[in-house]
Amino acid sequence: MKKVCIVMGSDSDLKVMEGTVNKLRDFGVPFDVRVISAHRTPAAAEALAKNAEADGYGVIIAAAGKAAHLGGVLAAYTTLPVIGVPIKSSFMDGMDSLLSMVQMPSGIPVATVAVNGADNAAILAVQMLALEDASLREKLHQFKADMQAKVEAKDAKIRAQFAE
Ligand code: RP5
Repeated sequence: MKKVCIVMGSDSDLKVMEGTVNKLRDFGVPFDVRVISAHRTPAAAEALAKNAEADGYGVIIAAAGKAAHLGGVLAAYTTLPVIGVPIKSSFMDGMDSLLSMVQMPSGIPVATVAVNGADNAAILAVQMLALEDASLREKLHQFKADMQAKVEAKDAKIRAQFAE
């Protein structure tokens, strides 16, 4: 199975990105975690993206805050899909990170999830890898069925609570 590369602009992003790590573990998807900054270590960002396919990655997840250019820079150097996680910064509730990541020019997409959307980044990555992996597709079906059962249980509980 191809791996997921989780790249964070700083180790201060890890608290949020533990959500991605945990979700990928749930699905049994192999991954590596790196701290590479578009601004502080740009050469490393270029090298990672250029070598990502040869290194066995199928998708890159880029998490960054503030002027969050990491996803865009990585996407510039690879044809692998790049998923962006805008990290909630101390300013503007993460709107700065979101817009820096999502407003890519035509030709270089970054599939940006919600601010701090670490879980969804993992699920989206699993969905991409599942295109070529039947066992992952089965896990995704089960994941949705479990989610549905949980919501149905909540619905039954709340209906009983307000039944007159
Ligand atoms: C971004 O700047 C990082 O992704 C992080 O979200 C933010 C702050 O980084 P630190 O100053 O905590 O290293 O590049």
